[in-house]
Amino acid sequence: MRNAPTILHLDMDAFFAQAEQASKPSLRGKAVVVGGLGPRGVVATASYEARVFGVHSAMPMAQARRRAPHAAYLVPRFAFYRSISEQVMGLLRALSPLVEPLSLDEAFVDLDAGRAAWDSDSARLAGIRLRDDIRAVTGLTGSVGLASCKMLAKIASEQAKPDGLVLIEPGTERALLGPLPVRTLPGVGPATGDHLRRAGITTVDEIAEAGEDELVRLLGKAHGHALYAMALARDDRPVVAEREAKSVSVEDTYDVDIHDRVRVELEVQRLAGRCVRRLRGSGLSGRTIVLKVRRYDFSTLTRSETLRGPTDDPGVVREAAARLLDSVDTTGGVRLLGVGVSGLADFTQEDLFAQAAEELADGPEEEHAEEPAGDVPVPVERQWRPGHDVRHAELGHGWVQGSGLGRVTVRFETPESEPGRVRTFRTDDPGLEPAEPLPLVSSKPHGAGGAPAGEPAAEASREVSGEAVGEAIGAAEDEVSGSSGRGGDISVVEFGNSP
Ligand code: TTP
Ligand code: MG
Ligand code: MG
Repeated sequence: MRNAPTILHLDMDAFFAQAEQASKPSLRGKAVVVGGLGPRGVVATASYEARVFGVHSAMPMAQARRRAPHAAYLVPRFAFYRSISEQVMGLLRALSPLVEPLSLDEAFVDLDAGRAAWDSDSARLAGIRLRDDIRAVTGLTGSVGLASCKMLAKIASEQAKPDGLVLIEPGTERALLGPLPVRTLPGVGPATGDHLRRAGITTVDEIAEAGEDELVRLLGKAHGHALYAMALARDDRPVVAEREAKSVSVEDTYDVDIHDRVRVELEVQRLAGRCVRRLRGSGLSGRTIVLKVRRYDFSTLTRSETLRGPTDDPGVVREAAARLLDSVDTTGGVRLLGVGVSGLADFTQEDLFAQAAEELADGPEEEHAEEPAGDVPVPVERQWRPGHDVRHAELGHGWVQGSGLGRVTVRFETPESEPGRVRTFRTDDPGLEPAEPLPLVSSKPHGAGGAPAGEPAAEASREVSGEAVGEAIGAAEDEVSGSSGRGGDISVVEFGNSP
């Protein structure tokens, strides 16, 4: 562990909700809940104003509505959030080549590697400047944690929330960590937390007191060992750039080539199941499913498919793997098969996406919005989704506040305007059409080092090529590659924000 707090962790505040508030002046300072609005919908996130009522991520939407009946309820606009995320990641990359994104709104940065900081003072200054730049470029607030290791940087940013900065001075780490609940540590999810609690261990200090042998007895060698080290604030995990390229994968080499196609299919299903168990074991989910096939002549093929959101669902991974296998000719025999998942994320959006798909039985999916609709006319009424932008021929830019019974209510405002007025139209009003989100900040202040909105870095790294991923898979049998294999921070996401 280094002796200066030069590892920075950034996490945007109430990200989706804040983006919506910035986009819609009438919602600023108000309770806003973003998530699936269908019958099985869950909350993606809630603004801090809504959290006061006990609404939080992953809560069923129906429960959120009971707790905060007057909040604004909006469906997520992933493409919009992604473009903001790219701006933020661009600012981080201006600080250091070592930027490790963990999700759309969160990343580690090694300030030392970028010579952006070398001691406490310079680190604090870099953090303050970064927050200012993020605000100037995106109009949003993010919280910054600074510490000598990843675990503590992440804890610090959590403590800084919302809209703050916390720096943990080297030397104070253990004192700070000691009284915190065990769930604070990377790798302690609900199950491990319960397990420890039954053994009478609830705080980090109690882990340290229990000792390494006891931890290993309770949790097994790898986990016990890792957790004990974390409890002593020993965390040497490096910040690793290009996290998206990492993968969890499993593969098997066969003594005798497999010729039977049905057997090949069964093996792929089995490997997919094993891969998901590893993925889940590390508390991860991923977006890109990769199949690797080495044929009798040692020619190796990889095929990959990128889902719309990360998954750790065995059914989803098995199906994707089976689809990928469909495109591979295995006549002649197969020597090796592998299944991997890459594009790792620290939470699963599958539920949300499943809901989106379900709800969008009645409208075009956001991501597909630009795709030509073909010859099939989509009933206009169905396109007015709460929160989405529209443009009216005379009244200008606004967003859908609600629709139903042949009517759509639109609030006319833009990120730069005063809170706007509401008007109701017939859903087939010819003057009304769907619109793209407007930029939250119209002109970028110079010198902020911000990447332009369209900066492709994040998107590019997401399009993991089959070859690259194939190599990652080939790296080792049953491997969780990258730092995630060591019970990484990414496996811990505290969904609740209980006050
Ligand atoms: P988080 O950073 O976990 O949460 P947040 O940014 O909303 O709030 P905080 O200030 O506590 O950081 O997640 C980032 C975004 O990811 C969040 O705005 C919505 C999305 N998300 C989900 O879709 N489902 C989830 O379960 C979680 C936790 C987040
Ligand atoms: Mg956040
Ligand atoms: Mg986050």
